[in-house]
Amino acid sequence: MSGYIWNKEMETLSYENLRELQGQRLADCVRRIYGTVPFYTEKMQASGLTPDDITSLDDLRKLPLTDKQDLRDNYPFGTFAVPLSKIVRVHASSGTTGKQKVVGYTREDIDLWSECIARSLAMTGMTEEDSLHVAYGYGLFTGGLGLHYGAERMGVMVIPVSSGNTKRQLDILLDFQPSALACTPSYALHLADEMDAHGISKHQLNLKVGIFGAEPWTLEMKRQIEDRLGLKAFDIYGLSETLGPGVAMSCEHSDLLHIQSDHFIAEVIDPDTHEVLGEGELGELVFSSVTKTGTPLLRYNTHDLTRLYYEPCACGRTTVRMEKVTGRADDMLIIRGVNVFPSQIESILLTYGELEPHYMIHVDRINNMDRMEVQIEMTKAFFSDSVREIETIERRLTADIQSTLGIAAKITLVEPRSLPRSEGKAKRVIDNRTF
Ligand code: DLL
Repeated sequence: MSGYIWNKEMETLSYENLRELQGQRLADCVRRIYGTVPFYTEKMQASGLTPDDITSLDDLRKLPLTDKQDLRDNYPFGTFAVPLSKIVRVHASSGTTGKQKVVGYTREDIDLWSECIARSLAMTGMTEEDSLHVAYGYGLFTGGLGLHYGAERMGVMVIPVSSGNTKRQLDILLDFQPSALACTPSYALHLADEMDAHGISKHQLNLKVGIFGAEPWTLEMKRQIEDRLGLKAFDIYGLSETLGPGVAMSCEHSDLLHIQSDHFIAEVIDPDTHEVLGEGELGELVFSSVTKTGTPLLRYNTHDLTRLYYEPCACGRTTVRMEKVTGRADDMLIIRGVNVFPSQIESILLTYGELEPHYMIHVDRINNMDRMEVQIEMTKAFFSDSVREIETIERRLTADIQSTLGIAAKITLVEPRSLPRSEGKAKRVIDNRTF
């Protein structure tokens, strides 16, 4: 059934009613946290604030920002706003450095999460007639269990495959004929490669919907996945600290993602000044998860870069929408003073029919000079062509990157299937510089 809305009341609130509800929920949340979570209480006191100062949405920006370091400093359970006896599950997210960020969920939080996922799946047109192959990892990572509970809430038949063992994933896709697949976009491409290698055609599968996220991916990559797996790809966004998957999701009408804004109040701030930016301005995404009871977070800086939009969508939903996240502020590479996001390089690479969407960016500092090398796999067909043609493509790509990004990069075309694959989030950058 296309075009239905899971929670019509909450997903179609008028702008004014949404703001009012957000304001009430924010004030309630501050009252719950103040005096219960020591680090919030201290932060508010340091800013000279008491719960009486926060009565409407306009007061949000008075509150101090929080960051991953706050979770790490209070590792493992110091951010919980309820006694441990009320927590029914924990998840954690490691990141690249430091202690894990641990998040606790009460029974009500698991309920809220399932609701957000059911709303998200409804955006893809899925119903209880569908079946969902979940290839996100099950465990402390939120991908597997998050999707799982929400799909069950909708009545979808869940196939909890988890990540890894690609051959088994293919067998299940063929034998169980699921209509939807959930995994990282890079793993979806890996599955497509393995299908080719095993002579499996997309027409032997029954996939109609792909629920891809947990890492940045470009619209070029989306088109390739849709073409190779024969499905419609949707972008699911979230982070462990605020919930897990299901904070936002793209719908059938556009590539902007609907934020579940009755639960998550979004702001975009200037990365340097922390000033709150207006509609359509690019900056760091900040969330207040005002209805969560286990680990509610106020003004948590995700460092994901995006823009917010407030116009209602053609699908009928009026929730706040965000642009596809193509990078985090801390993913940005500075190469000889030029700011470069891996997604900008990906967008250029994927316009070449001779190349596969598998690449790795290496950055080194040699004699005090930054050097960037981009290794990218050739398609099987192109690989068998002459060395001269390979050199021509390398030269063309070098010139394209130079003219678009303003930096020189060494381009190395490598054999098909020679770069490492990931079963979860892809690793695209190896930065060997020491600062
Ligand atoms: O990746 C939650 C998730 C699981 C989302 C499955 C979607 C699907 P973390 O491991 O805490 O949680 O990582 C969160 O991943 O701050 C973003 O930088 C990135 N991220 C998540 N979804 C997207 C997306 C899960 N759709 C971090 N597009 C976030 C771009 C994403 N980046």
